[in-house]
This record gives sequence, structure tokens and C-alpha cells, in this order.
Amino acid sequence: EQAALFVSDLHLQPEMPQTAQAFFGFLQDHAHRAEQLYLLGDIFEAWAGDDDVVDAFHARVVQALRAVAQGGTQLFWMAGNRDFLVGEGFAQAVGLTLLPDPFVTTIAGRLLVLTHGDAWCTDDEAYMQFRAQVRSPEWQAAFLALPLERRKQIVEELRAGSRAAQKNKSYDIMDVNDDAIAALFARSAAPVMIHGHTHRPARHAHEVAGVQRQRYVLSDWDLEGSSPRGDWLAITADGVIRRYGLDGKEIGNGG
Ligand code: OKV
Ligand code: MN
Repeated sequence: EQAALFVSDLHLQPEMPQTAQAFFGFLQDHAHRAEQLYLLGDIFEAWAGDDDVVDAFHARVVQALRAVAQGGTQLFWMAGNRDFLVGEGFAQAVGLTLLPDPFVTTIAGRLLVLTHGDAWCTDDEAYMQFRAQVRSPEWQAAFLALPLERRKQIVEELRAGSRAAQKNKSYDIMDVNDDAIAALFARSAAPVMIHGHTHRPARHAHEVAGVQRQRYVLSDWDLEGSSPRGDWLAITADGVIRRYGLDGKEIGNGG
């Protein structure tokens, strides 16, 4: 009955089994009944290449997503900053469609701009530079030519580098930049944006080019620790956007 669901930032990894379990529950109980499911980036904590579906944990995620696709739900996948090397091999294995970032679409009569979010964190100059490098086709081709085990090792080193880099960054720098968001709204003409990445769930009002806009930010998922969290957004057939918690209960009007 629900037109489309949106999630991001699950950071799925074998070390977080309860989070993976909650995601499988969400797929079965909610995504399965939706017309469309949009996976908006960092669904995996790391991805070293599509040949890593041999990994037992990755294979279970593929299987769970595939079951939803086979049940008739359309699946759409956008890369995050961690799993941007997910490619056609993974897409084929699941039966999903890869989306570019940003992606503008109409759902239930509403024009939306979908994005992971990291591309608009322009105040973090070190990150933007790093991002440009690892997203370059030359860098990726060189990386993917390495043996899988070496690639996994490099990804682990980069994750450690990220943790070290984050320690010295201010809270404000690691959020999206307002001007970058305004420019994206202006060029897409959409009154609604949905993104993740920042792990700061909220609904923000923006006025851009004389038009009132709403920016919905998704939460990350973590069910391992003492503050379990996770959410998703739903656009119903009447075009209304609502936010739901892990218990499946509605949280306000999306805010
Ligand atoms: C974020 C930063 C790491 C700064 C890279 C293949 C590549 C995965 C990756 C995994 C880790 C990003 C991309 C991260 C920010 C860092 C280090 C420094 C300055 C490849 C697969 F490039 F080899 F092809 N990764 N992440 N840094 O943890 O998000 O901000 S990350
Ligand atoms: Mn992210």
C-alpha cells in the first residue's frame, strides 16, 4: 500500500549482527509490501569489489534483497562514500537498478531529488579532495586490478584513516553545506530532497529561488549498543512523506 520507502547508512558488516537482523526484518515486514525501495548509500560499511559477494555475510544480504525484488518490489541503489564500488555484478545478483547521485524522480506525483549526501559536505576540504581521487576512473581501475585480499586490506586502512581524520574535524565541517544544498535544489527544481550520510535525522526547511523546500535527512542504523537507532521514510500513494522508527511506528510527520 506504500508507494516508496527510503533507507541509508546501515553500514552493514559481520561485526554488527543485530543491525543486519533488523534490516532483514525491515525487508520482510515493510519493504516486501512496498512498490519501491530506495537504498541511498552506505548500506555496506565497506565494499572492495563485486567479486566480494563470495563473502558469506555479503551473500546473505544479496539473498535478502533478492527475495524482496522477486516479491515484486522495485529496488534502487545509490552509492555511498563507503560502498561506491558496488557495480553491475551486485546489481545483477540482486535484481536492482543502480542510480546516479544526485537523482531526480517523481514518486506519487511529487518531484524529489535523492542523494547520498557526502558530495555536499564541501566545507570538509580534505574529504572532498580524497573523494575526487577515489572516485576517479583511473584510481578505481588500478584498485580493482589488485587481488581481492589486497583490496580488502586497503579498504581497512582507509577506514582507519577516516576515523583518524574525523577526530580532528569539527561537527559543523562534517555536515552538508547550505549553499551546496541550495544550488542542488535550484538546479533540480524539486521541492523535496532526501539524503543520508550525516547521521543527523531531521527535516529542514529551505527557501530557494522563492520556493519553499523540505530536506529530509535519514538516520544511520545501529542496534548493537545502548542507544539503538534506525529509521526510514515512506511516501504513500497520496504523496505524503512520513518517517518510521525501527518498531515500524510513525515518528511525527517526517521531522
Ligand atoms: C572517508 C577519509 C576514508 C578524509 C576506497 C575502494 C579506493 C573503498 C574505499 C573506504 C573508506 C572511503 C572510501 C573515508 C574519508 C578516508 C581517508 C581520509 C581525508 C577505495 C573501496 F579508493 F581504493 F578505490 N573507501 N572510505 N579521509 O571510510 O568513508 O576525509 S571512508
Ligand atoms: Mn555516508
